[in-house]
Amino acid sequence: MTDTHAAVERTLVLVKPDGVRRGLSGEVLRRIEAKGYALVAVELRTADDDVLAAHYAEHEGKPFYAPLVEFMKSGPVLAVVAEGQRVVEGFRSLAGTTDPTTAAPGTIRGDLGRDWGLKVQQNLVHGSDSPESAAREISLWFPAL
Ligand code: IDP
Ligand code: MG
Repeated sequence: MTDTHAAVERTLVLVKPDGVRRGLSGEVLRRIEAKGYALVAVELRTADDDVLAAHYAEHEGKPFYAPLVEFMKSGPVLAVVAEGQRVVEGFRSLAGTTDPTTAAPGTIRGDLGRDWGLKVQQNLVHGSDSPESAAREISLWFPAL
């Protein structure tokens, strides 16, 4: 018989500086836990250039890259590792699409975010986009895990 149980996986979530500033860290954690995922690590910290350059390497050279890095350094971020079956795609679904103005209602970005007319989409959260990205990002933010 084929084993249809998906393996437990981990993802990296960041509550971005806009989310921390607006007091939405608890709301994001609440939604992760309410969905049934486990929290493995939660840490408030201020990101530096090295971690952000590695984290956003895929976006280097894009027009929003420099403002994105500045925004991500504008205040503390809440770095989170969450765990569960299919948590990578599950959290992306909870987060909603990149542009918060049109992200679906019911999602973190759709319910809580909007366009503020700035150079960078201030869209409250980051979530790893694949298990490979998750492994890379978790080792970057939480080398001890
Ligand atoms: P994602 O966070 O939904 O995976 P990515 O395309 O990986 O979106 O972009 C990383 C981050 O860069 C976004 O979350 C957003 O903050 C910012 N960003 C992406 N595309 C744009 C854009 O076209 N203009 C401004 N900011 C952007
Ligand atoms: Mg992305």
